[in-house]
Amino acid sequence: MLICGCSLEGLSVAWDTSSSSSGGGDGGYPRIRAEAEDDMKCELSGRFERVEDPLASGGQYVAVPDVGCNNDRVDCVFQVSEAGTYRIRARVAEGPAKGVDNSFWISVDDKPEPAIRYDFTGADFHEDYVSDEKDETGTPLKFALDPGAHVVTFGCREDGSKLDWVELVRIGP
Ligand SMILES: [Ca+2]
Ligand SMILES: [Ca+2]
Repeated sequence: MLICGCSLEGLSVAWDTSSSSSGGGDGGYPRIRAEAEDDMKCELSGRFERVEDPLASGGQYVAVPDVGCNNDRVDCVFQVSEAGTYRIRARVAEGPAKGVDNSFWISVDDKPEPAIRYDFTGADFHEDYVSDEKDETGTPLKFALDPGAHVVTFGCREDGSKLDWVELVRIGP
């Protein structure tokens, strides 16, 4: 019995995940993808905006413009069908201010509290597993998820940081 513990109304719980639930270029693990700009899957709050960019998947990414962060967040809902251990994979790019537009606050179902700081590097869009900045080994974060709806949150930590899409990747039981 899992409720998503959030208030995301109007989001379908019966997504078509057929196009993204298997395969992929990274290990072939089963995965579910949500484009950050897709309002059927991800809810933007605060000052997150959709930005047109031909280099972004789907032609858009989301970011907070250069106005500072104020609890702005992207909440993506994933309908998990199989219990297991999951990683978060994302396609991201640094914003215009090199080295200071490249992090987010990460949580799943609003845990942990406070959220985990995720740093990344690279001005071009690239795929990356989300890790904890405090973990020097860079080991991707793992989450044990039961079947049901789960909310993966990318919170604004440095404005300008670009988020293209988010995936939940099932790496094992
Ligand atoms: Ca910034
Ligand atoms: Ca996108």
